[in-house]
Amino acid sequence: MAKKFYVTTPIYYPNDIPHIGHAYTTIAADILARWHKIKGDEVFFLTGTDDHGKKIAQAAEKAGKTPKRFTDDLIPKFKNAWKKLNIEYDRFIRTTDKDHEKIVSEVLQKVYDKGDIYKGVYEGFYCTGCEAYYTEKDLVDGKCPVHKTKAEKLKEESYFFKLSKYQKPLLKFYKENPDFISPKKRKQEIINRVKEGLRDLSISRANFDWGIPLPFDKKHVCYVWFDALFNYYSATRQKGKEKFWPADVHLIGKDISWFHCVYWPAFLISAGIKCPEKVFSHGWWTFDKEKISKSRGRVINVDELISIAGVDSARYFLLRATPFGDDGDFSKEALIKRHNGELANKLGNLILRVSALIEKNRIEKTENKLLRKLKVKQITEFIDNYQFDKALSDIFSFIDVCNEYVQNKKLWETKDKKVLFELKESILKIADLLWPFIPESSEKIKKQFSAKKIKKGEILFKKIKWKP
Ligand code: ME8
Repeated sequence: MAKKFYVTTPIYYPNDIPHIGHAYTTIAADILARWHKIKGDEVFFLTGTDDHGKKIAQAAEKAGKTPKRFTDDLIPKFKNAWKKLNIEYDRFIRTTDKDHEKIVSEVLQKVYDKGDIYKGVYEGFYCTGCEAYYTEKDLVDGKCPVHKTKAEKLKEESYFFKLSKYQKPLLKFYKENPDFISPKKRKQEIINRVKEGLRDLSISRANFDWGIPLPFDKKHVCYVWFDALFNYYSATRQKGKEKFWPADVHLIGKDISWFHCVYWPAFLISAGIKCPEKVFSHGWWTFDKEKISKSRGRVINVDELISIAGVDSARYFLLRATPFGDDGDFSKEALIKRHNGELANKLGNLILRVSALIEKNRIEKTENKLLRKLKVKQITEFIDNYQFDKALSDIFSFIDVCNEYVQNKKLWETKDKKVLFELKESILKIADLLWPFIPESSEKIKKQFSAKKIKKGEILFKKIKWKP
């Protein structure tokens, strides 16, 4: 039976053009969306941008633009990047979208009426880079532990969300939903921190106005993370989309696990809204073994990523090189190595050899013994469990088997019609399984091998010379 499948990416800060880190989460979400489409599920894939908050307001000021104008100018860069990467999302949400602002306002009022929001004074630190509150003991030499920049000292009137009240409900929720925090290795760390106790959370700011006003006190704007997290929910309040809530999975980077695994379900429980099924935190990419940093020029943007070896090789590399929950190191050399060694030499070669043989010879339908060696069940399980690297490794092991088959059957001499049939069908199956990962090449292969007259086509993956 067809099911619904709702997958989201974080909504990115549109303060600069998207880079490899943003591309990673978005490609993974695209892979899952495509995978569920193959299964026949009804899919909703949401991505977008986090337009409000101090960080954007500051970046806009630096650029000499209003925040709205500044973000309006950057949004096309995100949309273009996703188009180039063949990302097929269903909606691109912005937190400045009217329907989203309305939902946030309604939820704030509801949580306020319930008594979970109260007025107080926030005294502590704030890192605009993280858009997060810190206590003195969280800081390292007065600096944000993530950005290593000086945290701003604040003392201001603020509204607070009674997060402390949700410690027990959260612990109960984690217990009843053991797969909510994924992968498993991230779970205990979060649970331990929640067990240590939760302080109430400041959810409004009064000293700048780039945000959604609190419906019960218009002098305050909503804290950017409260606003942002609700994007996932507000996108499903549109007509026809209601059935998609709760989300099946929020894909995020491990940097924002705390916001998604603690604040988010607490807000939802308070508002009486169902919690999502799963938050999957993937690892962090470094670039040539160094932390990705815009300020130090250690960053690779989407155009650069694509220019190395093409869109499909970039998509393939990011999901193949590292288990999805682990950290990974990106280098041009590593990408080119996989492009040459796996996509060109293995997949590309198989396609070229078999299509050349079929162009000149006949095929004859037979029982496909070769295809039995493809571990479809295992591959399906791997993808369903976010083990994309293992799924790809299995698919490529089967490609090896096919290449050996061509060799061992001495096809150049025998031109065995039945063996050619087995290979053709196997290639079509490989293309199906690879479609979520490398859609453009897979579609080319499918078109080529389902044609009435199969022809030796163009080279799919040209080998690239590596020059450091
Ligand atoms: O945090 N490796 O937005 P953001 C892997 N607006 N992934 C990376 C990465 C890296 N080096 N760098 C970034 C925000 N990412 C908030 C989210 S959601 C309600 C609000 C990815 O623009 C990763 O997915 O800082 C990370 O979580 C996201 O970019 C952060 O994007």
